[in-house]
Amino acid sequence: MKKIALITGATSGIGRATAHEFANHGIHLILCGRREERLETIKKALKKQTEVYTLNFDVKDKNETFKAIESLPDEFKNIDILINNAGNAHGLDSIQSGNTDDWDAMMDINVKGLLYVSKAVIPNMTNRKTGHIINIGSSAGKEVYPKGNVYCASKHAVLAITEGMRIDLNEYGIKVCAINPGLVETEFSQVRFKGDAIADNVYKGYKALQPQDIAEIIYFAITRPPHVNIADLLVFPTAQASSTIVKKEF
Ligand code: NDP
Ligand code: 8X3
Repeated sequence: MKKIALITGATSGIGRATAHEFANHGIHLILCGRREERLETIKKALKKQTEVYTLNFDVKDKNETFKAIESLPDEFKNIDILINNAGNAHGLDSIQSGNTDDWDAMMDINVKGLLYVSKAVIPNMTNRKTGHIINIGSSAGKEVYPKGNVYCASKHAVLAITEGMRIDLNEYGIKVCAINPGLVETEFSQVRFKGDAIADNVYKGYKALQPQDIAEIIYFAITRPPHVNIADLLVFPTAQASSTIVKKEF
């Protein structure tokens, strides 16, 4: 029987690369995101390789999230692998000048959205006493950097929730893992800087991680033998030593 994976944030960056990686290995896919057109394009490309179902919802919206996951057809209901990836930074501002809408977005999507999706998926895993949850944290969940305040808080929360899940789901044999990347070249900075040209500089002057690098690590994590759980993994581009130390060549 082929495994079934639900990936949030599958329309872009790390989530989309993970969808392609999983499809290459025949894993059946439930792809989630708000941009329906992109979901359809990705489905069209991947359905030559595997079974694909799409769910179009905003993880911020609790009811929408539960309704979407409840609506899955029987053949997609037994989710084996949950990739909690949807998320973004919104703004890069000092605490005294931060925008409260940005704060709401980061806490509502990165933290509460991850909780809603997990709450909708976990009962089926506990019933079947099997499952693998991978939460995409960040190096920003390991250390706070200037002006990162609320984004870093949201990713520290992801790590705390990951630990809590691992403890509470231990008796069900469910694996829980956090994968924490440093700088990955995706649409992340376009979103953070709201389309400002400053976003173009974030990945210049060094080789940033690519979404495919993280997708391969996720695939590695889900293919360990049953007795092995990669609990927490931090990955930087070679040029990066910490959130603020990046060796750039100009
Ligand atoms: P992208 O901006 O490329 O992708 C973000 C994904 O999240 C999109 O598919 C987007 O889909 C989805 N998403 C955002 N908001 C919502 C929402 N409200 N409801 C549903 N889906 C949503 O960024 P990345 O691929 O880089 O980011 C993926 C994860 O990796 C995030 O959690 C991010 O914090 C984390 N990360 C990123 C790093 C980086 O440097 N890029 C480093 C460390 C961690 P749509 O807009 O269609 O809804
Ligand atoms: C994304 C990496 O350094 O921009 O989580 O916070 S960083």
